[in-house]
Amino acid sequence: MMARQKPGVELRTHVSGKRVVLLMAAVVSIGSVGAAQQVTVVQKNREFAKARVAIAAGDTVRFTNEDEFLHQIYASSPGFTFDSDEQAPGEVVDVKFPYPGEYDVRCGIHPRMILHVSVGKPAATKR
Ligand SMILES: [Cu+2]
Repeated sequence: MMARQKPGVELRTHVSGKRVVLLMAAVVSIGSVGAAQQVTVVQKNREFAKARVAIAAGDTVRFTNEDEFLHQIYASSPGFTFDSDEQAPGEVVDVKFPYPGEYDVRCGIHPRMILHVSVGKPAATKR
């Protein structure tokens, strides 16, 4: 396993049809949070299909691999880091973004792949 455990980060990979929960920490801790959303970002032709996505804290980005080779996504910023296992063709990686902020998701295999993730406040706490 290459995934490194960080508090508050939920990182799930689907490997050969078997769901492996690498880490699940209590994220819903303060008040009520609106229903979490999920957006899908396709990886194809050595790039993310979108350059950026905007989500709310607590939402999940599902990364699919529609290429015929591996990807390996990661992000590193103060307070939020994840590092997926190698992602084979057809596999799905779900990454939950618990905290508001601006994050760049990159692929460890294809350095030109960059997805900017803008994470806003949870809907229930917006003012
Ligand atoms: Cu890649």
